[in-house]
Amino acid sequence: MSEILEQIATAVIEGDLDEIEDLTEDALDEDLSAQEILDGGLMAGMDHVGVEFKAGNMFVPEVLRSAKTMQTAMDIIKPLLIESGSKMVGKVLLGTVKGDLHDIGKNLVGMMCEGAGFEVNDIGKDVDPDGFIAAIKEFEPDIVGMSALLTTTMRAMEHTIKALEEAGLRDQVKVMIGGAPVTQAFADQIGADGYASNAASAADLAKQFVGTA
Ligand code: B1M
Repeated sequence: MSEILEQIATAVIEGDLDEIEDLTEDALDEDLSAQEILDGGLMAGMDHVGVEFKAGNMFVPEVLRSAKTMQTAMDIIKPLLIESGSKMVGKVLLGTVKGDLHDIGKNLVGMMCEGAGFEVNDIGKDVDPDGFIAAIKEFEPDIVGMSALLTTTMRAMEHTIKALEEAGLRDQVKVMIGGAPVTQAFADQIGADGYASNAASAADLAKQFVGTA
């Protein structure tokens, strides 16, 4: 890994909000692509945070600071990720399901979908089924993407799909789900149209849904 990417990963791990902007700009000046910064620096750092958090070596305030540091860099590279995409190919509605406050992965999916040429409406985190329904009626997306990071909130995806059926909206949209505990088997079980394990595959799947892949 290049030195600057290592420094970016370290800044994310240490929650170094003072340095992250300069480091991201430096990496771009060194001609690293936004994707390289994302994969080799930001994601690498956040993976490490996850391991340390699980091991009890990092605590919630530190993890939040790391998340904010990652988000700060993402704000800089987002236009570049989007720029590398093509023209608008469809609409994606995106939210983290009820009870779940994790939104970094969902934000990445949104960025990748924008990069792939989709108009994205991100309705945030802790979104209940009614929230999805209201947004579908207003935004009229081709695809509804749901994210969950907790085993306890995965079920909310199933409840949301049921609510879409009851509201008569299920046939109008493709439902795509993802998040660390989510699997293809779970997607099949709850009647989602597709599952993606990461943000790049989510954008690919979205393209398949609208027939542009
Ligand atoms: Co939380 N947390 N957290 N947390 N947190 C996890 C998820 C956990 C695995 C940590 C651990 O124990 N090792 C664990 C879940 C255990 C489980 O259920 N199996 C956990 C826990 C337990 C909790 C709390 C309960 C802790 C507590 O309070 N005791 C609590 C729950 C709060 C709630 O949601 N109600 C909690 C809180 C938090 C913070 C608020 C502190 C913070 C979130 C900040 C934020 O998101 N704004 C946080 C964080 C940061 C994490 C870890 C460390 C990192 C998550 C992350 O952002 N990863 C996480 C450990 C880990 O995952 N390594 C952990 C980076 C992100 C890019 O990856 O979100 O997986 P990810 O997204 C990926 C793919 O999953 C996929 O694409 C992305 C990559 O390209 N993807 C999709 C995601 N959504 C998709 C949707 C798609 C397709 C693909 O289609 C629509």
